[in-house]
Amino acid sequence: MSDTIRFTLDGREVGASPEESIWQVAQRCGTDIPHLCYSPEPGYRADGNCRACMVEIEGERVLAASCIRKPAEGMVVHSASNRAAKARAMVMEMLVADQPAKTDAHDPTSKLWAWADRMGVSESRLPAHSFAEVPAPDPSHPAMRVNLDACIHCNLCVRACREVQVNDVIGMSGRGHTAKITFDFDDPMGRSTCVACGECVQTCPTGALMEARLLNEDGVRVEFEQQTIQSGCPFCGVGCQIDYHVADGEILYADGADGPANQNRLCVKGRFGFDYQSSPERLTVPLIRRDDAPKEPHAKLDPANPYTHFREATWEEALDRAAGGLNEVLKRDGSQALAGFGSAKCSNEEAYLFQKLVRAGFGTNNVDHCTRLCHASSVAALMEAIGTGAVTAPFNAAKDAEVIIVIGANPTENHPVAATFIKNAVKRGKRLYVVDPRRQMLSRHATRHLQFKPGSDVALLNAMIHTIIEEQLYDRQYVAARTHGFEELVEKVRQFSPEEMEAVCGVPADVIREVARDYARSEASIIFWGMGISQHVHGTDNARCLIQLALITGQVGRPGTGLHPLRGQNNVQGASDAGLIPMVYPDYQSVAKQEIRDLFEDFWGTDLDPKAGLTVVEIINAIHEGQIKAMYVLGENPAMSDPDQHHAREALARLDHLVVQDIFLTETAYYADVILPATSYYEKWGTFTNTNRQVQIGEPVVAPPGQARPDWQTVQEIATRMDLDWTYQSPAEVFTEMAQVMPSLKNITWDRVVRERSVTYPCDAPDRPGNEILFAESFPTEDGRARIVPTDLLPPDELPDAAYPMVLTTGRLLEHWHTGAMTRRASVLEDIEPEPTVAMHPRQLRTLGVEAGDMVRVATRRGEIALKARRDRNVPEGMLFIPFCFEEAAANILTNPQLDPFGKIPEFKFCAARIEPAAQPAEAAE
Ligand SMILES: Nc1nc2c(c(=O)[nH]1)N[C@H]1C(S)=C(S)[C@@H](COP(=O)(O)OP(=O)(O)OC[C@H]3O[C@@H](n4cnc5c(=O)[nH]c(N)nc54)[C@H](O)[C@@H]3O)O[C@H]1N2
Ligand SMILES: Nc1nc2c(c(=O)[nH]1)N[C@H]1C(S)=C(S)[C@@H](COP(=O)(O)OP(=O)(O)OC[C@H]3O[C@@H](n4cnc5c(=O)[nH]c(N)nc54)[C@H](O)[C@@H]3O)O[C@H]1N2
Ligand SMILES: [Mo]
Repeated sequence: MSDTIRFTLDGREVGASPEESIWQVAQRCGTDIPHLCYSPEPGYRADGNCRACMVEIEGERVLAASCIRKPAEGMVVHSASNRAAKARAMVMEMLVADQPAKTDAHDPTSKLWAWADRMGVSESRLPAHSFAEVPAPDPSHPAMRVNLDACIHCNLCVRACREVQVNDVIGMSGRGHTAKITFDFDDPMGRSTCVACGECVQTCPTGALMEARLLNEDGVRVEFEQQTIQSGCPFCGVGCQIDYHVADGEILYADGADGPANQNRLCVKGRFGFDYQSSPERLTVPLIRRDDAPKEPHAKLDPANPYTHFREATWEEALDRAAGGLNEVLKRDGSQALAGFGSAKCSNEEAYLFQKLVRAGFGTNNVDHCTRLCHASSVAALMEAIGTGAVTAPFNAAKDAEVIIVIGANPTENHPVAATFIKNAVKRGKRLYVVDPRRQMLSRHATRHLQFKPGSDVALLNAMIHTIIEEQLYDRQYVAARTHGFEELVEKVRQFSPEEMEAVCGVPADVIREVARDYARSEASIIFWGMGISQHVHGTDNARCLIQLALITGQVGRPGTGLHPLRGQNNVQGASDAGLIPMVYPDYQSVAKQEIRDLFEDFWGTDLDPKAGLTVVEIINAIHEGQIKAMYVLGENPAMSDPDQHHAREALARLDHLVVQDIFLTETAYYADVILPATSYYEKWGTFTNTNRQVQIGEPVVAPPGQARPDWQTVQEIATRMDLDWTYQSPAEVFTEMAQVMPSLKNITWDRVVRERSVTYPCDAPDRPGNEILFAESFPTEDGRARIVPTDLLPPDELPDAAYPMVLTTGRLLEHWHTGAMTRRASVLEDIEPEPTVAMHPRQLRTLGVEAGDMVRVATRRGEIALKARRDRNVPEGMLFIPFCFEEAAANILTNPQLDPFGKIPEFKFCAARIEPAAQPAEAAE
């Protein structure tokens, strides 16, 4: 039996599914019905308010809005009857009457004008409404203009803001002729709580809400694209797909495309952050350090003027010098004196070539990248437990969950588009628990926010596990069939009763029990986690606890369940898979295992180092110890992103030879001997793997500046100068080679990724979509079972004391990316968050005797910075939060480089600090 509804549309019998509207069926059958208040994009509810899509239904007295009306069996619909067409033309004429004339339209290409043109309604015979008052233009936002004289009250922007992105900023106030769109309490947009996702701009059918940079001073659109190219977003691991609109070789604006991860949605960075690409500070020529410019550990260069310390060189000379220096150290001090940092900002192909260069050319496994500072501990715990480090389910699985836990992650700022799907799920009645010492935007949507003591995750999570075991809420069958080590866990967590852990973590025992019960009992529970879990000296233990929660309750392997460490960089999953890790070759195959090494020695035609290499922080330490003498740094900025910055920069300055390949003169490049200018994401082909295991294509949208070259080409140039006979002609060729040694890429080819734009791994056949939800039957471990490793309570490495009484935690801001290299050169982003601040609770400000905006000094055992105080109720008393993107007050001067013993990740999320007022007065920062 089928539940297809049969009806007649314009004389043709057609079928509809029960969810489809008449408009959708018509569209599917190739009939365009005008529409304004309706958006066919995913996530939009039909509202049927504008009447532009009316159709005639036989036997009905009034016309029906086709966007909202469902067909019924036997219905006879005329989409283009005289009556319908006339009524629609009248609607259009009335709307046009109230618009600015087409000649001064804010956007003459808007959906409204496009339909008006198609319907032959270019001007109106009707008088304009006498509005009580046409709202004045609102130019308060750096990225978007509000021109409500063009607003038709279709409320698409309200749905965009409240139902799709769930930011709840835009509303409709007043009635009838006084009705208007408002931001918060009728605030100017730029002073409202708007997070500038731009969803409203993307959906507005009239140009009432638009990208500011397309308009002239009179609010009239003057910039039009010549071309639209689909590619990806270069920022976070969500992996949004984007339509870039380009004119005269420049990106004009960006719209969300319908990628599997983002479904047309974007955040402020993807939509408005692209103009770092055209920054005048882009590196455009190769540079060689001047002989009269010694390396000073605490140098400050002007990235706009490299010529104080560098001179321009030809590519030939620069490449010879870059490779020459590496060869010299190799010959003099041997392979172990060399190291490389690869990049999670570069493509899979570039990551693969880089690790191959270090392994086959340098002869060492000293190759690592920012994953070490990121999810290394999560990956260590996942590998140990379930034999793989990637997510078990995509973040979009939140929609199928009943209970969602977000712990140590702040997705509305750091994975904003993923956060929209979590918020959508909550709107549909799912329960959300946010577990974080700081409150955050998601807390408002949460069933509960567990605001516990930083660094006490193991106490809290073991108490949850204790509850689940004590109250027999675990899944006996699952535990018996799918895991090892449960008995040891039972033993271990005996000492972790919620009643005892309450004092340690600060969460009342009954709340711990309630959350544990809900997680265990729900039909489907999913866990998302981030840096609040991983960036601790006991980060691996934290992740182990989360994995155990899922394993003992069987909350993995089914729709709506799973373990999802939210991966950070746009290609950190891919760069890790491709082997930018010192202990493993591509696909996490151990360098220490003879049979695997044999395979790679054969495949690459060279001997390989049998010893695991050093990790990021270990490499910095090894420079101090005089072991490592030369480095190649590709697309990373350790002078800003490594902990204990003075120590890291002193190391970089000590190197005999440093090659930096980047798109900007970064703080790391200050210490370079040779700087090689790279193309940015927007200028090259490559594949990138997002947090959902989706391998996606990046396609060039503009030309590179000056002599900048794609990274893969430059890596190859270095390789050939180190006696490797590489002759790759394209990223496609590199991908093909990678796929031969990476089982994860089975059934995925370059052509397929280009054609389909996104392919999830693992994938069972070349013509079948990949598997989103993994491990329904078994885990990729030796015997297919997961391993439970119980954990102990360990304190953070550096606890507050009398001299340093505060807890300092560091992290991110929505608008900025890590070390600021890209986003501080993106005009809109820099405009919104222009200066460093330290966030603290209002009572903390009072205790200190300072106001928001006053300068303060924050010191730890490693250094001191001065920056403005910021009032933030989300930060608990006793804690300070500093983002690490501002070089002028670099958070990493303060952070503790102590490492987690398994993941080798530093404790970015916890150290002891002191704060005091600084002398200088300053204006307010709120
Ligand atoms: N805008 C923006 N987005 C980004 C990035 C960026 O730089 N800017 N970077 C990307 C990258 S690489 C990454 S890895 C991700 C990171 O994304 P997230 O993991 O969300 O990163 P953070 O903001 O560093 O930290 C997350 C949370 O950990 C909490 N936390 C601190 N201490 C503890 C603790 O002891 N326990 C628990 N449970 N929580 C704690 C903090 O309060 C914070 O809310 O973001 C990615 N997205
Ligand atoms: N205090 C503190 N420190 C932290 C963290 C924290 O939470 N607190 N988080 C840590 C984490 S999770 C991470 S992932 C790291 C990130 O640390 P990094 O990876 O060092 O930070 P990014 O700023 O992302 O550096 C990327 C670099 O790549 C360059 N780039 C961009 N695109 C391209 C390209 O196409 N080609 C080339 N060649 N270069 C390109 C950029 O200009 C930039 O210099 O920071 C870590 N450090
Ligand atoms: Mo990260």
